[in-house]
Amino acid sequence: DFVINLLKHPTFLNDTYTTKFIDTTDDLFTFRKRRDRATKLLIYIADITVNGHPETTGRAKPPADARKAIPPASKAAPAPGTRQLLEEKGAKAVADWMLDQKRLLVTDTTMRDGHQSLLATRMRSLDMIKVAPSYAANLPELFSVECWGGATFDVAYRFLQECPWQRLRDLRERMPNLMTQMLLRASNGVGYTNYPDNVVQEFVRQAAASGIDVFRVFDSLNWVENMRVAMDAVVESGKICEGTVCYTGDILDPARAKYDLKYYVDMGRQLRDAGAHVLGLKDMAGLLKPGAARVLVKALKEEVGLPIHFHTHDTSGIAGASILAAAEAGVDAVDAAMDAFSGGTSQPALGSVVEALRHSDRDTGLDIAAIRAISNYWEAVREQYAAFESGLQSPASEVYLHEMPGGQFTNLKAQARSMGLEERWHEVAQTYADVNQMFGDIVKVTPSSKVVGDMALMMVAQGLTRAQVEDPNSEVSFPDSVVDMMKGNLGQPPGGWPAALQKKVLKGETALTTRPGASMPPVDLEATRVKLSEELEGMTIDYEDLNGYLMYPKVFLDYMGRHRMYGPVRTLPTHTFFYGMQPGEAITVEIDPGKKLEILFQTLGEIDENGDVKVFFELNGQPRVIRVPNRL
Ligand code: BTN
Ligand code: 3PY
Ligand code: ZN
Repeated sequence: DFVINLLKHPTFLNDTYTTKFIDTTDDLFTFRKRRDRATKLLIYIADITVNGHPETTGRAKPPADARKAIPPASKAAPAPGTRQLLEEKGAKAVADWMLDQKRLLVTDTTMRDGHQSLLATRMRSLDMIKVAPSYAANLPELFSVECWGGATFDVAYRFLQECPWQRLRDLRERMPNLMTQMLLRASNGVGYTNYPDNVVQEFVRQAAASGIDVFRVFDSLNWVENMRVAMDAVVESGKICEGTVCYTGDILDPARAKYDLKYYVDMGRQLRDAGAHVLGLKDMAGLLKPGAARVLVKALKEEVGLPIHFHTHDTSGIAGASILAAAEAGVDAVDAAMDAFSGGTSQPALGSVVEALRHSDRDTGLDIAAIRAISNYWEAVREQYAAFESGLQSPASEVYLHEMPGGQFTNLKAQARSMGLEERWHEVAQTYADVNQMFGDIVKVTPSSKVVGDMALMMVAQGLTRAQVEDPNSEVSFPDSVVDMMKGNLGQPPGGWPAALQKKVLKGETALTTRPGASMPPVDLEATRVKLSEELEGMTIDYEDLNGYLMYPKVFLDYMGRHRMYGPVRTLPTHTFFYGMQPGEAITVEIDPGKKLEILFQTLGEIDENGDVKVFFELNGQPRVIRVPNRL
C-alpha cells in the first residue's frame, strides 16, 4: 500500500522526500489497499502550518481568545417530530397536517442559507454534525432543518475538501426526528447550468436515498415548464415536493406590473397542478415588504389551497416585519436562522420570531432557552470563520434598487473587489438594476442572478452604459453566460427575451424556445460510473460520487485528487483546517467512529537547502517527522 510504496521508493530512500514528491510521483499511488490516513492528515497539517491556507491568508483571523464551541447537552431523547409523520403517513399527510396547525411552523436555515449568505458557504460539516443531536433533542417541534443544496454542494468539494453526501448522511443520522430540507435549482440541479433530464432525476433519487425529506424546487426564471422533471422526481421519491415561486419586483408598485398579484397566484396554481405538496414562496433578495406580504399570502392561501412556506432575507432590515405580516395573513411555515447566523443578507433571527409570536395565536411552541443555547454554540462557531465574513455592517435599503439575492450579494462584492471595483460598488448596484431592466425585468436567482452580475461587472469595468449596450451599431462582446442565457439555455422568462437585445447578443444564431432538457440526450449512468472508476485507478465510485461528478466533473476530480493526498481532512477541527497548529498544541481527531488520533505539534525545524521544512509531531505518543516544502 501507500506506506510500503513510499518506504521502498528510491527518492524516499535518498531522504529527499517532500510533499512535492508525493504530488509528482504517480507510481506511489498505484496501490489498492487501505492507506495510512494519519500520515496524510499530518502532511496536511504540516503544509498549512508552514504555508498557511490559501483561502484564509491575508484575511481577518479568529480572535485569539475565541471560545470553544461546545454543543448544548440534550435535555431528553429526541421526541417524535415531522420526520416520523413523513415516514409513517407520507408527504400528502404532512401537507394536510401543516394546514391543520394553528401555530406558525419554523424551518432553521443556519446550516444552509445562513452560512451561504453570511460566510460565503464556508461552514464545515464537523461544526454542523456536532450540534445536530442538540437540535433533535431540544427542538423537536421544528418543521425542518435546511442543511443541504444550493451552493453548499460544490463548495464542500471545491473549498472544504469534503464529501457533501457524507455531510448529509451524518446529519440525517443525528437528527432522526426532524425533516432535513434542501434547495434544488430544478433542471439546474445544484449547479449553474441545465442538466439532462436523467441526471436531474438521478440526483433527486440519490438525495432522497441519502436523507433529504423536503425538496424546495425553484427555477431561476420562474418557468414552471422547466421544473416538472425535478418535481416529478421528488414526488416519485415519496418525499415532500415544495414547488416554489421566486418573488421579485413589488406587487404594490404599478410600475412593476409584470410581476403582479395575478402573476404569483397563477404560478402558485400551476405548481399545485404540477404536483407540489407545499407552495414555497422564495423571496431570495428580501424584497417582499410587510404590506405586500400580507396581500400576497392571503391571496395564495385563498386561491391555491396548499400550505405556504415563506423564505426571505433580512438585507433591508425589515424582513422580520414581513414574516409577522405573513404569519398574520395565515402563512403556514417560515424560514429563520439561529440568532448568531441571522440578519443582514441572511434570514431574520429565529429566536426573535419565536418571541414575537409568544402568547399569540401563532405561538410556535419552540423552547426559547433551547434556541439561545444552540445560538450560543453557533456564535462560537462563527468566530472561526472570520476570514469569510463579508462585512455588510448595517441594513441596506439599496436592496430595493439592485434586487440581488442574499446569497449573491457578498459574492458579487468579492468579485468586484478582485476586479478593483470595490470603491465603485454603488455603481455596480445601479448597473445591476439597469441590466435587469435591459434583460426585460427577470427573476434574479441562481443561475440567472449570476448572468446579471457578470453583465453588470463587465459594463462597469468597461465603462459601458445600457444605451451603449443596446445600440445596434456599437460593438459589444457579451460575457459567455449572457450569450448562453439569450440562447434559451436556462429556459424562458415570462414574455420572452427582449427581441432586439437578443438579436444583438446572438449575432444571427437562433435561440431555443423549448425546454433545454428536452433536447439533451440522456447520460449513460452506469457506463459513466465504470469509466470514472477506471480513470481513478480502480477506486470504488458509488452513486453518490457519480452524482457529484455529473454535477461538477472537474471539481469532483480535483477533490478526489486532493483526497488521495490529504485524506479525511473533514475530521480536523476548523481552526486546524484553516490555520494549522501552534507549537505545543494537541488535538484529538476522530477519523472513524471510535478511532481517535492524538496529534501533538512540537516544533518546526530550519529550512533545508531544498527549501523544505521538517515538522515535528507526536502521533498517539510516537514521534513523527513530516517534511513539507516552504512555499512562502
Ligand atoms: C483549496 O484548494 O483551496 C482548499 C484545499 C486545500 C488545498 C491545500 S491547502 C495545503 C496545500 N497548499 C495549497 O496551496 N494547496 C494545498
Ligand atoms: C441558491 O440557489 O443557492 C440560492 O440560495 C438561491 O437563493
Ligand atoms: Zn435564500
